[in-house]
Amino acid sequence: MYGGGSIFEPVKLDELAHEDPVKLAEFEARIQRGEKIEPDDWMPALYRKQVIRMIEQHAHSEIIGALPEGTWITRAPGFRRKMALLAKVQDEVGHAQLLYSAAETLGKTREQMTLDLISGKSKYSNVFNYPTFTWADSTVISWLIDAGAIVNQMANARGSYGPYCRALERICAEESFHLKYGHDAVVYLATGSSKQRQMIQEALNRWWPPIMTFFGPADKISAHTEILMRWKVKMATNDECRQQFLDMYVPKVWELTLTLPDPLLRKNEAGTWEYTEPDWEEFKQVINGKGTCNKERLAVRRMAEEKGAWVREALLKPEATYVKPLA
Ligand code: FAQ
Repeated sequence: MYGGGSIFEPVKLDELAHEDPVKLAEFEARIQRGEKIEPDDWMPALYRKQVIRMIEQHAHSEIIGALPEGTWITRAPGFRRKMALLAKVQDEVGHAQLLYSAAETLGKTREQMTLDLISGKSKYSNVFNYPTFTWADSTVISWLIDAGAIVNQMANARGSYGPYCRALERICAEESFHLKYGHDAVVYLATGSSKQRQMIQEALNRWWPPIMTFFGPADKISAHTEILMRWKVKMATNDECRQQFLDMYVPKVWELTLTLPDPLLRKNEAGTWEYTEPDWEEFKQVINGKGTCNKERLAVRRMAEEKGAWVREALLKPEATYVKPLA
């Protein structure tokens, strides 16, 4: 409940009543024992639906997430930064490939996932609907969004669905290089000229509110956390991930004598971070298509899909495009 009303539709558990109770109990016992669930294993339809939803959104986030940073490849300051950013962006697209494959193991096709993305039906991470005005914005993504992604994904990697966990192991290893690259690029600006410090401070001010919502809505209003925790798909709640991120990264930002635009941000005596509650109504608008860049992001993805159609066709039906060599 939020502001007197629920803003996220809670998951309906009634459909579990249609499952075979013996199979359901055995499935849940396996999860409690810490076993991995594999694609051919019996699973309740709701588990399948939830895991597809989560992996698919994650895959879309990686591929759309390549766009705000990708736009800075041509304008990166210097050859070394350009090479590193190029490699990072390629990695993010590679993560999407791994994740789409993991989601496909549960029966939803890659084509359908792409259609659902470009039609606006599926979600992707809210943060990628914000613009990268300066080079400093792209460095904040590389450092702090990757940092947040690692916190969340290291937890998910210990979860119950085998193919997702295995994909995450590799993704997290690559993300940790991104994090180092991002930290290096931020430190460079933060310890540079006054103009560079101003750039990085302004970028942090812009990105802090979206970063705070990156981990999902507060637990008390989250729709899926309860069932995903019960089935060990998520191994930490949204608030737990947010707290862990604050604990690890706020001190690092402050070490650079940079500030964060939240007057309430502080760690209390109990060791819990206090902060201004994000505007979850605004967050909901952004993830449902009304952010600054939603239209632009989906338009790029749609264009790529349309322009690549002939390549996919050629790969699937090589005989249709095969030109016989001259005798
Ligand atoms: N953005 O009930 P909950 C990356 C939606 S990867 C957009 O709490 P849940 C790499 C949620 O889907 C970033 N939508 O949901 C990179 C649901 O809507 P629905 C992505 C969000 O699933 C770095 C509704 O709100 N990571 O960044 C968000 O229990 C740099 C209610 O929410 C993953 O996807 C959000 N932030 O928890 C790339 C990790 N949060 O479906 C390039 C896997 C919530 O009912 C550059 N996912 N929603 O219509 C997860 O761990 C979870 O799905 C959460 C959300 C934690 C994201």
